[in-house]
Amino acid sequence: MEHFSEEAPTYEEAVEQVRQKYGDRAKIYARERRTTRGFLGFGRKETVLVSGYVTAAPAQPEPPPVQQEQGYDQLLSELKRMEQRLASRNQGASAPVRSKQIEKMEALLDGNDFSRDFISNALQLVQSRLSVKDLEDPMKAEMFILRLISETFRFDVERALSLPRVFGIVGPTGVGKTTTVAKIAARFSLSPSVKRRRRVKIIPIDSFRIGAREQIGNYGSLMDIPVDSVETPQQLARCMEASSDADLLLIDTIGKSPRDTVTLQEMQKFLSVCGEDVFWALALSASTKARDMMTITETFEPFKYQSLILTKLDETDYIGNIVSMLHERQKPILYVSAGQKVPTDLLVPKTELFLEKLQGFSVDLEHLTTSG
Ligand SMILES: Nc1nc2c(ncn2[C@@H]2O[C@H](COP(=O)(O)OP(=O)(O)OP(=O)(O)O)[C@@H](O)[C@H]2O)c(=O)[nH]1
Ligand SMILES: [Mg+2]
Repeated sequence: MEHFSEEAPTYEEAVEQVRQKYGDRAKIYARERRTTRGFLGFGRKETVLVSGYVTAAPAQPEPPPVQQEQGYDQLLSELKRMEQRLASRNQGASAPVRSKQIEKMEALLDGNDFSRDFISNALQLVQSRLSVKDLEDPMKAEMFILRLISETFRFDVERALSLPRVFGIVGPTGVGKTTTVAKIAARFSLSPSVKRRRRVKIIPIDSFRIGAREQIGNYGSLMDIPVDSVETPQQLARCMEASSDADLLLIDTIGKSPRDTVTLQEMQKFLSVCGEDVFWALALSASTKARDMMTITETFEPFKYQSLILTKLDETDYIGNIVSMLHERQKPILYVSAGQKVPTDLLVPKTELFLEKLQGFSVDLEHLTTSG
């Protein structure tokens, strides 16, 4: 702290001197009258001495941080603050919707074996099409999802009821191609409806696996249907030419692993002698994983199949894999096979067959599917 002493002839003059030198911060705490003696009594002088201290400069109020920052830094920190405010506001707004209904829907689809792609598409749609209020209503959200699932199915019913004259099935090993060929043969050759009854002939391709003829041959003799197995493309071409008496030719191929590209190509070359005359369907087991279904449907694309036959639907409780694949591939379903029995377990497809398998929905699916 700074101290001072000022001397003047009068007290008022001393104070004035202090004010001029130190301003308002000067605090006088003492005054003293002084007498200076002159020589032999001459020059004697009376003065006043004031003493005091100077107070510290008043503390400047700290400017707010925004004012202290300049230019780019100031802009940057303001943007950061704005971002934080927005983030916390958005979090507050969307959290309840996402956490409750959407996560419930996600778990529901996941539990039914839907693919990640299908789930994220479905959730995006449900959020963009339903109002926040409707989304919070579990029934409305479920109904929306059910509609999405139903709209994914396309069925080739007309063709299933009256197959083109030359029809063939391709597909992976053991999915039920031969069994399906036998079921179709029985359906058309033994049909009580004369209009649907056809003169059927079965052509198994026997060159890729010896014994293929035997399996279908047994069905043929049971149903009294001719079975003409072929071992070369030339035999196949000749057999087709020589079958003008048949009005339904069923070609049963040997299953091929989608990974075995060499034999797949051989088979494709073999079948190419049929030209464009054959209507091909791809048989797929309903319990195949969604990703494998995607691989199979792609690998068999060179066979130019136009429809799908879903087999072994009786062996699975989940249909998310099927719907997810159909969503991507957009292929119609021609038949559904739901059991080993020939010929009864072959069905003309309809949405109910699939929807009734959905698990965990609160909507009464049985009532929904039977009420049409
Ligand atoms: N549960 C069930 N089993 C089926 C179905 N369809 C066929 N199968 C059975 O699946 C097994 C294989 O059937 P196949 O018809 O020989 O299969 P594939 O596709 O001709 O086989 P490959 O010619 O060897 O490729 C047999 O035991 C059939 O009885 C079905 O819809 N459900
Ligand atoms: Mg077979």
